[in-house]
Amino acid sequence: MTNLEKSMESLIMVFHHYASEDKDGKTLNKKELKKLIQNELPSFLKSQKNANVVDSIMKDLDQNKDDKLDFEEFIPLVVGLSMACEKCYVLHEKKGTK
Ligand SMILES: [Ca+2]
Ligand SMILES: [Ca+2]
Repeated sequence: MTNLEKSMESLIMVFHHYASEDKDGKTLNKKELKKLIQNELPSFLKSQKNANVVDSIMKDLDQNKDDKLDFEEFIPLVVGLSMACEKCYVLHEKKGTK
């Protein structure tokens, strides 16, 4: 498998790992989302000063307002964070050449 394929597979595995903590393995409820962020995105969580960050993420991403995130609703979080990371990465690289 290529690196990108592996990344996609781990993304799917992480989502389902946390989503299946309750009976509904297809979606993340708020508790599951919180656990995922705490365990898998600790530096993102640290960078957030807002204590209700999980609530606001849920509100932002939950398109159909059922208080749960399916995989489709979850993906924009990862995409958004990846874009933020990429910007940091570019910034670091520029700093490095100085
Ligand atoms: Ca679930
Ligand atoms: Ca939803």
